[in-house]
Amino acid sequence: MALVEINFDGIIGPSHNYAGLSPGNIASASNAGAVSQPRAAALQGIEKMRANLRLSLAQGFFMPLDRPNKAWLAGLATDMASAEPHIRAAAFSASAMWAANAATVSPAPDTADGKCHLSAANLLTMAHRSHEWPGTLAQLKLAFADERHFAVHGPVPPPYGDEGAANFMRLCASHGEAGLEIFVYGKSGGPFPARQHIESSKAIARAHRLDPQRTLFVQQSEVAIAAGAFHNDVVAVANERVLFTHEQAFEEPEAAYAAIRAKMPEAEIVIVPADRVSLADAVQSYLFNAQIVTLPDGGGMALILPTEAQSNPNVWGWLEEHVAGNGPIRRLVPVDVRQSMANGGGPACLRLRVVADPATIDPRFIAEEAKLDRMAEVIATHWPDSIAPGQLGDVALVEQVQKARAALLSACDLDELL
Ligand code: SUG
Repeated sequence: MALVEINFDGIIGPSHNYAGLSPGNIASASNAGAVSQPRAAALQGIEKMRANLRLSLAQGFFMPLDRPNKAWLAGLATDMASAEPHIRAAAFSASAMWAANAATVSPAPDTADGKCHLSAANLLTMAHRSHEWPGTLAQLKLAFADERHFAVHGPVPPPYGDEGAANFMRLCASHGEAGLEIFVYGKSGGPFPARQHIESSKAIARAHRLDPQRTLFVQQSEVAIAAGAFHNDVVAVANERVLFTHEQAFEEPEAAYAAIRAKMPEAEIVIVPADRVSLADAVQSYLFNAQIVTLPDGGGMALILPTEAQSNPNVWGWLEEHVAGNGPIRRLVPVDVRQSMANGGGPACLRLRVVADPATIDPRFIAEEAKLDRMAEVIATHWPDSIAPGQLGDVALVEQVQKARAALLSACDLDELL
């Protein structure tokens, strides 16, 4: 079968909560202390996958990680009962749901050995995310175990931060053809951290055996990070030959566009001007944190975007004009992922794109309606209805969270991830 793009969504874990753990992520900071709804959150995620299946898109998923992470706590010589609140919250976070940060993926047509390479991200800038990678790597090794087609790498070593596909874009004529891989790194974010280090990006490009002629390193703009674009995918996203970007996404935008056009003359760069959609609007609405997808059967491109984008008149007005004006995005598909959005995770954060032949992937990670039904049933039965910040040390809650994950693993025949 031909190579296709498969979106792997992170299932929203039963410990989903609002602990305000991500400085520079405005939604996370402003919802710190709010009561979360893990069950509703995870069901929103399932519905998003269903909507993708209905668009005839290939869909996969990753399981939630084991939380609280007792091994991580033990490494810090503590446990849930005695840890300080910020350490307890970091151990309990369901942040692995944002699968765009799981890994960087270079599809087979881009690499020297003709394999699809995946590198687990170290996520070391944020404590609660820094301990995701062992669980993520275990899952990647299982899902992409076929070494004839995949090469799965461990994370880049410290001190170089890597946030995975959230700071990576790929332009190509079509998914199955060789593409231009664009790594977007940060240097400074004003008051906020720049999470992606150029040395990580370069190390991944080497590990993935990319052709330097089809690889670019572009700097994220400081003002965008300072405005709350903690990842590049909050202000830019690419699909096939289209780059959809905010005017202020890159530190030197004209040089970035010129470098892209030099390597790929057919690239179409759609720039949203700041006088129509400010950085503040982009960050509030997550306009660019959309899944930009190619619809099968010549349907053109669609943007699967958060309902927050529809509620923002500047954003929606620009989008409607774009569609009416025959721009490359032909269809707008709002999805409700409000529970994830309240922690700064939009539709694009929740998924990792992998271009591959689905038949080469462990089928247990591939979604279809009946399996999603089963998953929804487990979630409805076992996921906590709500979590208040003061509850994180609650022994009964910890037990419920672990039991809930075990039930989902079992329903998906993935008990070996326990
Ligand atoms: O890393 N939020 C995540 C959101 C990640 C979004 N991903 C992409 N843009 N691809 C983060 O900041 C919030 C956790 C908390 O506050 O409890 C959090 O980790």
